[in-house]
Amino acid sequence: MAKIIDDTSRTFDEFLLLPGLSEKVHVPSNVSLKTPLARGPVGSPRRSLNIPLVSAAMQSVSGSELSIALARKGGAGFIFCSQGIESQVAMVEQVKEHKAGFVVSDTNLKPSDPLRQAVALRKATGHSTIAITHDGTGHGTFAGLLMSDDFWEFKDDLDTPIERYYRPLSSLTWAPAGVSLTEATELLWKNKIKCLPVLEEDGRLSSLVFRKDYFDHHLFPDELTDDKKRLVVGAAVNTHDYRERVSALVEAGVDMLCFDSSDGYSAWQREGIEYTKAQCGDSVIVGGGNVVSREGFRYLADAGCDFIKVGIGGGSICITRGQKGIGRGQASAVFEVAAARDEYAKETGIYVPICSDGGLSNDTHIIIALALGADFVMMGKYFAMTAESPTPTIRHRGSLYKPYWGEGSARARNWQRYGTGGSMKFEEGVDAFVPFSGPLSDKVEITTAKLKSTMCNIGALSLAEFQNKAQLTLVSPMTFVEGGTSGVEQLDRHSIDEERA
Ligand code: MZP
Repeated sequence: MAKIIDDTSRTFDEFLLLPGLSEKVHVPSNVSLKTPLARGPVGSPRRSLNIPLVSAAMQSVSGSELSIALARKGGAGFIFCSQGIESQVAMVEQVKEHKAGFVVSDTNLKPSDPLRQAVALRKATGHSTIAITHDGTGHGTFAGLLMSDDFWEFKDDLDTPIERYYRPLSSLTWAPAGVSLTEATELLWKNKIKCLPVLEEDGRLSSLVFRKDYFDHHLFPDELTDDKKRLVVGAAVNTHDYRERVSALVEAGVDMLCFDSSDGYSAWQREGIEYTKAQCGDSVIVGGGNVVSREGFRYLADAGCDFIKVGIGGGSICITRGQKGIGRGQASAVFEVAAARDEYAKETGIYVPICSDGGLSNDTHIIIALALGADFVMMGKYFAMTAESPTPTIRHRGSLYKPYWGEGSARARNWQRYGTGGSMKFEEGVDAFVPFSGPLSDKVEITTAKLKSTMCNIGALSLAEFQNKAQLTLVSPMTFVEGGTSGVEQLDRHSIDEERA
């Protein structure tokens, strides 16, 4: 007979934190957001993140550009596995080859392409400088640059080939591959230019150096790098082809692998983790999930998982709970698994970090997830909305959006996430749009500023202290209403008639 457990599935919105004593030392500039990423003896994790945010392994979220942007802020991206091994490896390589300041050009055209294509490409990538190469690729033989002021979109004939407009190599300052960032910056400064092409000996484009990146550099004090100063990146693997995928990703230099499954409490996942740990030892971090119970955590911790993801059915694009009647309120799942992690640490002396995955719709949810015990959080929608996610920005009725779809949706189902591949009989995710929210860096800064401010209210300078000191209360629906504004109108200031009563 089925058992009904004595529990109500709770969500993040049902909790509020109570303030603790803030001493004078509790100011945001003293707060550290460093958090354990991989198992290790209690108090000394094998690896850490500098901020507790990672991006979901999804087609519409974690490409190389987003993973670079997130690692520069101190978190990490997980490149999706619902693609061929070769293309996933290429994305990992792009992150590992990224040298701060040296950008592999992703906005490229051929000299014979019409201006119209330049307009479309700028809109799709959000980048105004286009590299012109003979084959239209980022490493083709370099012909020149098409900059934002080289043509007028609404005046020039958009059917004209770009070769009539771009600045040819002979008119540009460039540098040979191997140039140091300091030397490249000197060239940008002395010649007062916005972009410096870096070329291989045979004339192929190696990378571009932008003036803007030099100005931005001081904005990335938390950059997450490996021991060779390359950015850290993760990649998802599935339980079907991990034998081939793992070795290719490891060879490409991946730092973390994570088994990607909506239900990780399974013998297939255990086998995959044991295989991967046996192949890689401690050189690569191996995560697993997702689980929502003590038993699920224990099973994967015993299998050797370095971190464990928590959450079933809470994702913004996820319809698993409605389709299959399985899952758990995300707050309850995180709280219970965090308790299991702490028990495991007490018993074995080994701390296995947990990641709250999915269903974090705003900064408050992130804060509550961390207070309830998550070591870090994985998000899809949050990052899909940013300029760096791999999808184009589209305009609809005057507002900007980005496409965002679930890995269990028909759109992504060509890959075998659920073991049934293209013959999948029902969907577990939807294909949707999310509002465009601008650059990842700005968004992450707001989130981390709010998190640090809350930690100061609790009287905590580290995430471990935050979790130890956090006291939460369950809220009634009316408490939630009380927390919003009341009796005031937030009018659109531009449409207000200046006349005063
Ligand atoms: P969210 O941050 O958009 O709320 O949720 C992202 C998470 O939802 C992913 O990390 C993954 O665990 C989960 N996901 C991805 N695709 C699906 C689906 O199609 C899904 N059902 O549930």
